[in-house]
Amino acid sequence: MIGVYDFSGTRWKRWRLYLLLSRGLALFLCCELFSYSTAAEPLNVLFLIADDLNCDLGCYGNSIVRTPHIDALARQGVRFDHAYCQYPLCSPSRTSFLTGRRPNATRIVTNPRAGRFSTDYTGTPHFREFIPDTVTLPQLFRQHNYQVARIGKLYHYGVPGQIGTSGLDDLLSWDFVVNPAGRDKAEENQVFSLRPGSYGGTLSWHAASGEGLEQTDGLVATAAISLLEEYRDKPFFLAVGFYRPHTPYVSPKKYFDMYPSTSIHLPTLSPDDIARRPSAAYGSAKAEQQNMTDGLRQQAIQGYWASISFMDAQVGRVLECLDRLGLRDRTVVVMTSDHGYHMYQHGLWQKMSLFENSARVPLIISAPDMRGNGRVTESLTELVDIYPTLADLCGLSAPDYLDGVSLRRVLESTEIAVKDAAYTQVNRGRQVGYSVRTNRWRYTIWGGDGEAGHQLYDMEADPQETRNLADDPQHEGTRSMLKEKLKGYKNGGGE
Ligand SMILES: [Ca+2]
Repeated sequence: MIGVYDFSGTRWKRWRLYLLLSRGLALFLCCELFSYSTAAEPLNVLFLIADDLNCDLGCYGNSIVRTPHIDALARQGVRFDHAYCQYPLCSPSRTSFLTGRRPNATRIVTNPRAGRFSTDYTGTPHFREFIPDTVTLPQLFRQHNYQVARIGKLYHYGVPGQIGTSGLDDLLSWDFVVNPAGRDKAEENQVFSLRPGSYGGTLSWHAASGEGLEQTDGLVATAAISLLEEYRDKPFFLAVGFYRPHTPYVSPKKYFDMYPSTSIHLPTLSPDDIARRPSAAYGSAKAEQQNMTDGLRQQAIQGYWASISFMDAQVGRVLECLDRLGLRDRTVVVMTSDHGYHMYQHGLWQKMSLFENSARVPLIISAPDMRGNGRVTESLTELVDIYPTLADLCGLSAPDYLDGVSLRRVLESTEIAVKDAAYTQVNRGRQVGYSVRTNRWRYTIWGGDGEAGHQLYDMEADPQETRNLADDPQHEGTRSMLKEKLKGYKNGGGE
């Protein structure tokens, strides 16, 4: 009687307690199992990088260049509006962000090796000569049992000369590599160049016959699709390095047709640009690019933009595959470039300057469940931040010597700033320049202490960098403050 009907009795209380505990235990086990299953399913990484891509993209406000697939990625992730490379050249920049160290730490501050002491066929110094035990970003993922593969250009490659080879690779970084070579490589002799016979070092272009799938970047995307299908059930870090829009600007003719050259407006030059003062700031200019006709300038821009739209189409193929395989919800997607690029801004072409066009890069990070997804952040960001960010998002313990910071907080809340300055440096023989970008200012010094000139621009009032305020007494306080920052950076600080 007592056991069945006495609901207020001790036995019922025991049963109720038992039931509550059972339900609690079941709930606890469910939660534990759920969190266990989440923890047991690591996030994948799809790392997409274009070569020599500036911010001439629809999602960065360019109303002419058509990049629907990168724009769609920007809507799904966080677009970083103030992201900067540490060095505006392939090998120093790529070495920097793949090792997570600044150029003065990697000691890779040039593409070609100075002098005749080349120990490899590329003639290019390798970071393992200076920091042999460093753990690179992809290597860290290898150490945590990810499947880690590279397709195309991640570390330095001479383009187009070394397309089809591994370039200056790092063997410890990858489990598997693919080095495609497409029709653009086979038909190099059809490329128009300002310096006949030279394709990668100057302005050159070609509206190709045939389809995008035949081009090297088409093959890059095809290989990426194949590996995504192969790796779909295992944690992977897939690095996909596109070769365009690096010169030669080769893409199928239909992409050239998107941008009739005669309708392209050329940038206007400031009095300083025309006088080229200070001269060190314009030291990246190449002789054959000095006396181009406006028609040739327009054709160069047409070829560059065509290459961007072509590359964007290949990015779209890879992302479509990611969605088709149902991998988007457990994959962090990064899209970026190794440095910016001039398209006649300041009268300059290509890279190796410290103006905004050369230092600034596109950066989009789309990580599952981040509250900032779909937003834009003004937070200053450097490419060295990618390494600690990906390690953080994937729960891997990163080396403690990295020079960047995790951007997780920005991905969660795009209003947050994780640093107050971004640094870019360049060496051009005896010309050494350091530049610092804050939210409002860009300050650059040439020579050890500015003896080869300095530049100060108010990036809010003058985003095109037309008025150099470095010698304006009104801005002496700002200049001194920024100069101190650069001193700290050169001495090994910089955060
Ligand atoms: Ca590059």
